[in-house]
Amino acid sequence: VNVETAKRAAAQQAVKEHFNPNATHVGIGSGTTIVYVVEAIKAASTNPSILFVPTGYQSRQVIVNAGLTPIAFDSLPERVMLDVAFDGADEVDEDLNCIKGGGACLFQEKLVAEKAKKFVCVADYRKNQPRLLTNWPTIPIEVAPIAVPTVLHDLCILGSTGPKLRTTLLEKSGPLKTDQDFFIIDAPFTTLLLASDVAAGKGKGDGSDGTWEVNKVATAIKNLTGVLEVGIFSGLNGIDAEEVRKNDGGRTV
Ligand code: DER
Repeated sequence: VNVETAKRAAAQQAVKEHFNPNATHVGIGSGTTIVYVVEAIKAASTNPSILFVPTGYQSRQVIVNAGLTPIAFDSLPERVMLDVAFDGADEVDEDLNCIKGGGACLFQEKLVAEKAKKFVCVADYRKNQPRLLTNWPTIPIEVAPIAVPTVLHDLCILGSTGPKLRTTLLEKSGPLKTDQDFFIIDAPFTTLLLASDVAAGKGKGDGSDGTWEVNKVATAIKNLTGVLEVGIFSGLNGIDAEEVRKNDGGRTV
């Protein structure tokens, strides 16, 4: 199947099932799939007063280019929850955990996702893998520039095999800078276990035997001094994930 066709189909299904035209605040993620989500929202939306919360510069441009109204995350009233947030992912496992950060927007993406009553991840068939780091090889990590050397070292201690500072040789010489003026380190690890794998004895999942469980490695990396955010979004536990999948039918989550 053509990838763009798959992205558009996933986006249209996600909007059909999870976008309510009476919404007041909607989160919009980053990347290329989200462009199809915004197209579908534009086609479904009759309420000009809906405010769309971007997850970075590119996300804001997608909102504005569609003729929709952006509102900065830090302009939201403190108690306002977004009705829904849509975003893409680089990989999604059976428990709906996600690797995010391929587009280097993971920090604001996580801020917006956690501010929403419902987070809808729109991912075509390529992203759908049994475990994280099956197809996408690394965990994206946003790091303060000054802390890069120590975080690279600490990641090796945690068991990462060759973490690297992300550079953009095409657009700019030297390291990529995020919308927060931080750097991105891409850290390879072995395939990440689910909590159910650890319960089934497939590994300790705490790094001591070379295996990591999704949430344990996310916590261990987040605790490294100098790390702003980690590109792992925790999904639901196995039972809930099954429920969501049954209800949703497809892989929009
Ligand atoms: O950076 C991210 O997490 C993005 O959501 C992203 O990587 C998905 O990008 P895509 O829709 O272009 O595959």
